[in-house]
Amino acid sequence: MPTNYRFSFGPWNIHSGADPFGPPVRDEFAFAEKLEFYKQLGFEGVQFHDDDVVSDADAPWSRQEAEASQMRKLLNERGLAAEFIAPRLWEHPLTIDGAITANSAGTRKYALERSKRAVDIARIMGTKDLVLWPAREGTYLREAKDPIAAVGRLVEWMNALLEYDMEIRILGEMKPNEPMDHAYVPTTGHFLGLASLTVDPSRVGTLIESAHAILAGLDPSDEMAYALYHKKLWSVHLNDQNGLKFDEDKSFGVVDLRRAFNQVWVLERAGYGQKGEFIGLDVKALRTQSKETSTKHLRNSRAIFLRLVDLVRSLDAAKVEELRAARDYEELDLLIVKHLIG
Ligand code: GLO
Ligand code: MG
Repeated sequence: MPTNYRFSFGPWNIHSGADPFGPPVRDEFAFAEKLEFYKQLGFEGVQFHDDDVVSDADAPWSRQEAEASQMRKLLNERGLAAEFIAPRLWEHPLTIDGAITANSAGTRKYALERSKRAVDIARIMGTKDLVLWPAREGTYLREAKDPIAAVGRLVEWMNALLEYDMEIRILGEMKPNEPMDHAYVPTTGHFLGLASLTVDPSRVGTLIESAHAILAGLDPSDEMAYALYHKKLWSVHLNDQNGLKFDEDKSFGVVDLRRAFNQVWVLERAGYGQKGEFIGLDVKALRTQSKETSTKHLRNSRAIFLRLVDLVRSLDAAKVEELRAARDYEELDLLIVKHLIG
């Protein structure tokens, strides 16, 4: 049965265009307005940070609980589902030098308590998936923290959450750098190593973002294949990236169509999506877009993905096998490029 793909994105993917060197260039859509775009653009899943759901992740729980219930209602009314909750552990004044791997015991305690609340929020929102993007879990300079202790702290954090809720799953979204100079757990493989050390490895998996793999000098489809073999690819952040520079979050496939094709191919081949996994996008509209045209990157990424699904399905698989067997990779090169050119 061909997979009927479902798509998701996070509210931060519709944004005002601010970057580290300049202020917003268009007014922000209100959250309620953003929600209306999901169905219009062909999306069913909403990805959330904890503080996308609640207005203040440090507010008393009773208030967070009420706000989360209200958000769940808004999603239900629109036929949308929450895909995951990611505790935003990288913006708080306490977490300037990291949250889980901070040298300060007080900060680490804050990180764990906030993450437990994120689990509680996830439960209200109807999802069991918690995403960890360990944004500041690394260093600006090697000597700043103890790297061995830091790795252990990540395992302890996961164990505490896995024991806090016996059904929750943790999905690591690894990225080698930015905002830090070096992250402690830069790739999927590193993270899966840590997963195996936790109290329940079966509930620890990954979300792979194309751009993050590229920033690590890796091919995203191979990264996905690695996680798929482990049966641990539970979400993706498809996007594109033009070489080793800042995390560009370009629309899927706009830089390297063949690289995008290979990601779709590996997902399709492995039956990704058949257990309800979403095709998540983590894409940013170019700063030059007007407010009115600032959702086209979502529309385009989805359309490019679906077109590539068609191309994957119409590829002459027998021919590919024949050329592999003959080791005629020049001919295989041409077959793929011609298929993409159409
Ligand atoms: C940044 C990450 C970030 C995460 C998001 C959800 O580079 O890709 O956007 O995906 O915070 O964890
Ligand atoms: Mg991402």
